[in-house]
Amino acid sequence: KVLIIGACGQIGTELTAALRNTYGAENVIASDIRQSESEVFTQGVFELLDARNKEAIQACVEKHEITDVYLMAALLSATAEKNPEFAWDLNMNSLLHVLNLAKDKIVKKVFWPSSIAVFGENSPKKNTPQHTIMEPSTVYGISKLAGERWCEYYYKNYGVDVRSIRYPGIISWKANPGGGTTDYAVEIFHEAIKHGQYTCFLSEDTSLPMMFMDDAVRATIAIMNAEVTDINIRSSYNIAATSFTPKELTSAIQELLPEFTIAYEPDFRQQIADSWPESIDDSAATNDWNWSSEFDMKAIVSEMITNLNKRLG
Ligand code: VAH
Repeated sequence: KVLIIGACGQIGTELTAALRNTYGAENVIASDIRQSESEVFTQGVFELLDARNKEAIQACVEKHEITDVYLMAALLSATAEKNPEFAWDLNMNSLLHVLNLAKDKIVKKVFWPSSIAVFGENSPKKNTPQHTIMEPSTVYGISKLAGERWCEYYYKNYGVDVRSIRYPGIISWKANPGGGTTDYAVEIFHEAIKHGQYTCFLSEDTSLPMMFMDDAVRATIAIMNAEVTDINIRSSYNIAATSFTPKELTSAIQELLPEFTIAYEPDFRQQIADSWPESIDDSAATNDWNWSSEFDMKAIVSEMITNLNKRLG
């Protein structure tokens, strides 16, 4: 049985729905610090759970006979800069609690999300390699890099079967993101449909790696279903789909919403974005477990506008 910790987040919400479709609602337990109003959680089991509380996690695992844990709880880049100590505590200690449960054979398999935030100013910007210089300058990136090191350590020293993916910016419409630097690429669609105008907190030429949620969820399930012998990287795999700037995204939106206009007012998140790669080399994931993305920027724009138009009426 599967436990998702941080199930009400942007990725957790859709991961919960996808895993329940795959394994049956009764086999997928959703948990978070508070329950969101998403209809995903109206059926199936939901448990209030603080990811920083090891005893509570263990009790939940034993109560529901959990074998696989997806640990999705974290503070993202922008929020973490405002709450460094809490971000470190939540992002790091939640991982160590779950890794120790796996080390003690209480849990069989672990998924843990890393991020392109593990790269820094002096990492290669274009086609950032799987193995390269990594000097993250954000609390979030530091916690994700440290987490990757712990994942590899627990695999090598205790045989823990933990698998990880470095997510790019994730774009989705079913659940709102919380506190990310890439979230301009979600907000822009809501504002375009509701107000026809958006003031972007990044500059127009800021190119960032991005991915549609369907691709991210498919990659997550794929790596967890891969044969142990296919997983050659136990820190975290680069994955990629597309890269674009706010300017390029705006042009694509204007093809469907010609009246849409954008203004640029970069804020503190510009420095975070400037420290991240422009594009990612994900050949290791392709070679090891046949990863390939399906949504390019045009497809993302079409999905977002079609679905948000329906949702926002
Ligand atoms: C953030 N969406 O912006 C997250 C992600 C690579 C970006 O880590 O913080």
